[in-house]
Amino acid sequence: MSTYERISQFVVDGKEDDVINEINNALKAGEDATNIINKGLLEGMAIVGEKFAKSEMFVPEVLMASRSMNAGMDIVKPLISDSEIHNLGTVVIGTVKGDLHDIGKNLVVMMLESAGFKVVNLGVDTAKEEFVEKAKENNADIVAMSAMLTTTMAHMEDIIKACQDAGIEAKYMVGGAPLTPAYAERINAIYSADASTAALKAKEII
Ligand code: B12
Repeated sequence: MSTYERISQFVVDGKEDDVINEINNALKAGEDATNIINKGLLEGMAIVGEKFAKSEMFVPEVLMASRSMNAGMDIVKPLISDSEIHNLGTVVIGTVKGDLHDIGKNLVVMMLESAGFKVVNLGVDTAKEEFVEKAKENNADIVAMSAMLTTTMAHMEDIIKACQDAGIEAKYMVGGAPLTPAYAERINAIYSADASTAALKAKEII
């Protein structure tokens, strides 16, 4: 097993301390931080996503895996932003009001950051006024919204309208399990089904 495979497996198993140790050893051995993220941490979370979809993993395990991934990210992220990240543009992102799901959104944040975007993460349960304020303050190129509940996804349309009314010239991206490409098209937003595609599309529209 390579060091990347071990990191990935420790993420899947939710072994935070092992993730941290393995990454520290890998860095000492001269491994590249970007590879640690892509081939180790994100690969692990991709496996978690597949297992979750097949009901081979459940919420508590997904949460432990994502905590382990975040612990690993905390070590390697500063190494990347210092060296090879160039700013492609600014994305303001949040989970919409009434919605507390953030595992998927945080993956999108990570993929956008590793693709070279500056990301302003508004967290969960974010009111439209906050989207407007932060998009203005940060001169956002993209405003991105996540919703995981059919009851909260309707806020996306209001947020886009509020931003447009405030004169914000940005592109809008949406995602989350209940969304469809047709819904996104109707509210004039760009849809991505997963975090990797989100980063690719963000690059395309910039
Ligand atoms: C984990 C989870 C929770 C956790 C959330 C923890 C957290 N910190 O996020 C907890 C336990 C808190 C929770 C609570 C609830 N949940 Co919940 N939850 C889930 C679950 C099991 C997994 C979601 C997840 O993290 N998936 C893994 C990630 C990686 O995938 P993802 O979120 O889809 O994200 C990917 C894409 O969607 C996309 N994406 C996501 N966001 C964005 C944004 C942009 C801009 C882009 C481009 C792409 C993108 O990229 C991501 C990565 O590839 C889902 C089931 C499911 N099948 O989705 C239910 C689910 C979403 N929950 C559901 C419900 C009903 C609830 C509760 C109401 C339950 C209750 N009765 O209390 C509460 C609501 C709380 C609230 N107000 O938000 C329902 C929603 C039904 C619906 N259609 O409305 C689901 C579908 C379960 C079900 N089958 O009933 N939940």
